[in-house]
Amino acid sequence: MKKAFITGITGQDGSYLAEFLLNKGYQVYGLTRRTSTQNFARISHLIHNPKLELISGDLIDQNSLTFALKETQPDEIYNLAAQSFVQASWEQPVLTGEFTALGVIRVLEAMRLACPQAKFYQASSSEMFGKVRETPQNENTPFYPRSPYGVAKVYGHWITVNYRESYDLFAVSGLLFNHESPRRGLEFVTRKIANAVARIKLGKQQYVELGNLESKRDWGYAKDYVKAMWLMLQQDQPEDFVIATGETHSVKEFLSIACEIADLGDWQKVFKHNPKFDRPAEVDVLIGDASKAKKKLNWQPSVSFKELVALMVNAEIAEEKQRKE
Ligand code: NAP
Ligand code: F7E
Repeated sequence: MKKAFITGITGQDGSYLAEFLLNKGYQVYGLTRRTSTQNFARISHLIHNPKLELISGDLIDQNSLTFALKETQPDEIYNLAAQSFVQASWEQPVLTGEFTALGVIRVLEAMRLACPQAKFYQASSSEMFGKVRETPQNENTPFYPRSPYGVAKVYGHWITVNYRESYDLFAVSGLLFNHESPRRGLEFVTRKIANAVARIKLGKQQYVELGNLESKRDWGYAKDYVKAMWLMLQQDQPEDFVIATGETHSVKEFLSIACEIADLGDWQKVFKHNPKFDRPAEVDVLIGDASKAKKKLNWQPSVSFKELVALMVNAEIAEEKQRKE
């Protein structure tokens, strides 16, 4: 039985990855940090599974990471934990650097000492391309991050490459473009729109306040993307991969299709601009070229943009119908 260790198991990707690995028969260990109220909402359906064990630790605490890896001796390590919200990275830039950048080297150091034979996955991001140097972006496109988050991810990416080259570790970096789902945090634009549109439809809210509607993203479905993480660790050679749909759509398009799906009519009737959600430096347009992943991993996305918007809006309508105000 293979053993996997996931940091960030309580997050969107961590919860889907845990499900995916448990279905494959893995023993899964998940790192969770201590909070005064439990935040296991995304994994509540998994916590009684005998093949899942939660281990207490924090990316900021080296000993907790080394101890967790010494105890569990995993075959695969997925480093998904991070301060992952770009906007918050301007409000908490130092914390973002601690978690999202230095957190990576702490996990790598723990692995080097406790289980150097394991395979390591680093959750890199299309935000590293930022003010893009070429279109579409592939594994060789130079980085130009535009936020403290993007800069921290560039560190995480290069330290992963460096540990692979310095210590001959099986360490890879997945350069994943935006991926969404009903489990996305409410602060991210897709879930924020899907939730607001559902609430407007049910008469609980009148409009949605957003920032820049013109920015464009390559949006895929999170469940497809966690499979790509696993595939990267099943290869014989450690290599980095871009994971993306190859399509780009604006925030405005997302909003307009969401309104269409919920039968709200013209999106302009429910939209208000709030400069609070504009960013000090924006990433205008991202579009990924995942042809290497298609060729070597036999990976491709299974959910189209329109299907993604529909599945998110419909999930929010169902959820909001249940929720008591
Ligand atoms: P998410 O929902 O925000 O989850 C982040 C996870 O990290 C949570 O489980 C969180 O735990 C944990 N965490 C944060 N700080 C920690 C710390 N100091 N110690 C231990 N755990 C900590 O993020 P996601 O969307 O699943 O993304 C997963 C990873 O992929 C992240 O590294 C993100 O930056 C990266 N990424 C995401 C996307 C995307 O579109 N989703 C694209 C590219 C890369 P709590 O529950 O306790 O807060
Ligand atoms: O913003 C614009 C905003 O916060 C998308 C993270 O998972 O993907 C994610 O980062 C766009 C931006 O995601 C609002 O300005 C407009 O242009 O949903 P987001 P993100 O910044 O692309 C990457 C790949 C990651 O790695 C990150 O971890 O939408 N936008 N109005 C807004 N965004 C938000 N959040 N809220 C608004 O009201």
